[in-house]
Amino acid sequence: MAHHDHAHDDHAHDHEHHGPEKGIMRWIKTTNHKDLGTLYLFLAFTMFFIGGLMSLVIRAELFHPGLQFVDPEFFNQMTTMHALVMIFGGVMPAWVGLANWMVPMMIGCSDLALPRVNNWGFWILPFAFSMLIGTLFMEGGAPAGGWTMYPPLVLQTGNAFPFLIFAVHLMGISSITGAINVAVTILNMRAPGMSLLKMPLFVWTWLITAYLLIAVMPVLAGAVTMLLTDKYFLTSFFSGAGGGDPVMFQHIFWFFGHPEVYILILPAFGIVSTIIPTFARKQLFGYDSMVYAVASIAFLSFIVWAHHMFTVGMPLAGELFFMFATMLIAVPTGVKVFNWVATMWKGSMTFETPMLFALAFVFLFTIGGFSGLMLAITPVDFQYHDTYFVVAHFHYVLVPGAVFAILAGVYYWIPKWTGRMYNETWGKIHFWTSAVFINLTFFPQHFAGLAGMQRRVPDYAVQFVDWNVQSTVGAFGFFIVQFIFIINMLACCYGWFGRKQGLPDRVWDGAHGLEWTVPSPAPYHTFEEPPVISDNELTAVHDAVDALDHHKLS
Ligand code: HEM
Ligand SMILES: [Cu+2]
Repeated sequence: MAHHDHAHDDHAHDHEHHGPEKGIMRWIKTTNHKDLGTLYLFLAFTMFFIGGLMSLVIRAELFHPGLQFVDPEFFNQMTTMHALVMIFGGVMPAWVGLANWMVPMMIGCSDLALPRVNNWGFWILPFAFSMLIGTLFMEGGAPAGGWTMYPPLVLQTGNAFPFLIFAVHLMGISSITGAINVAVTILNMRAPGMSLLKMPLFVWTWLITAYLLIAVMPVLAGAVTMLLTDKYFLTSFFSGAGGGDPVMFQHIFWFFGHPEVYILILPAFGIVSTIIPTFARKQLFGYDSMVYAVASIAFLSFIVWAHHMFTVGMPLAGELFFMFATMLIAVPTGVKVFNWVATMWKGSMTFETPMLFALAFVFLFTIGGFSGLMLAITPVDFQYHDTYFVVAHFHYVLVPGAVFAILAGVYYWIPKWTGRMYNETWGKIHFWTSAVFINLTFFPQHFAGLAGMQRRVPDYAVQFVDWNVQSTVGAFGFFIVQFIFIINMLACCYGWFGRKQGLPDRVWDGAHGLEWTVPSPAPYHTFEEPPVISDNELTAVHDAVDALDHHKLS
């Protein structure tokens, strides 16, 4: 601790006079990246809660075969809304919130490049989601054609249909503004001395994510606009009767959709690559190869989309191309997993809660990666397609993947945000219960799927009952234990249970990076003048052996 860099001391106190406004107007009018980060995270966790409740409705219905709680139409509304809320309302805003908080502090600038756009990008979202979730109370109910919105089925949506399309447009605008803001900030506002290949990996992964967003959100906007005109303006983009082709929708949707799944996971790679070195007390193994691996994954994500539609009857050459292109992704992914493991090799490891979630990510995301590889094998996918095997696969990469990484990041940085430490015992309890329940929820679904249980069905054959009982018990358990996390984090925010502020700048002794050179809690304005970057912060991210750590360990 004696080696702290106090570059911030020169200017941290100059600006205390323009702190935040008071009351609700602070949050409505704010252009401050930390405030907006908080708002985004608050929205994300609210949406996780709502989307989680929807998944419990689904799991309750699937506890036993037969219909017990909801009718099939409402069941389909729940699966569709659950997915839209979780993806666009939960994971994506959580990433933007973490980028808001951390990117300026990691690259040593005072705020995002376009602060008013930042405010606007956030405040679009409550309107988008009120509109989307509001359709549940409309005549005819919410959209029920699946989050993939395939025609012709989705065109049977009732009054909710234009609200769905408009909500998707609003989410898209918000994502694009957020992505432009992050990319412009990273490219233009880094502190002197921070060349691209010295940036923290969370910054790198977010930069690449921003490019993916800018590339594919307009594609989604185009696809849903064509749906809108097909329904209301007599076009037939996707209708065979008018000369169109419903399979074309699937091509356009998945040209968006596959990069989208990397949008959901790349920032997670960045967080795990930040946390593992901290708690292994070693520099990240293979920094450059990490950057190139993420860039390769992003590139490949544009040429694999049709692995979602092997069963539509593509030419054999197409099936082979998409099969092999998909399998190629395993190469850079393997590089990343290797690097994470090599970082821990002979490290001086401790297992605080952020590290536990990061380690679980490495294990469990890899399980999701393997089942993905299985699905990539074209002939095999003919059996797995639209079964619970797929549901198990994508939930492994999304929940113990993306969601665990978000939890890891929040545990890791909340002491910096609030100046208060979370309760480690409860953090560990939260971790272990979450890890057990999430596997109980999703592991049995592999077997249900292989045995032939379809996805998106409210009822099923009686031989699948055991797996579904386990899955439902797991889902309820997982949901309940998240309250441990919520209370633990709110206690940091509000100082409950007598939690005092007064943490050192460098909360974790093995942590490196500019965010650990500012006070905890981070002042409202940080780095109004670019910091002088000490070698320790940059070399730890990248270059040479970090002498400081060796010194501390001895
Ligand atoms: C523990 C938390 C979760 C549980 C218990 C859960 C449960 C479920 C269930 C039961 C289904 C319906 C499967 C079917 O009938 O075909 C489903 C579908 C889905 N979930 Fe989740 N889920 C969880 C978290 C998430 C998260 C965090 C995401 C995204 C970030 C997500 C994305 C999806 C998607 C994309 C679908 C497919 C919807 C469709 O078929 O159109 N889930 N989930
Ligand atoms: Cu894909």
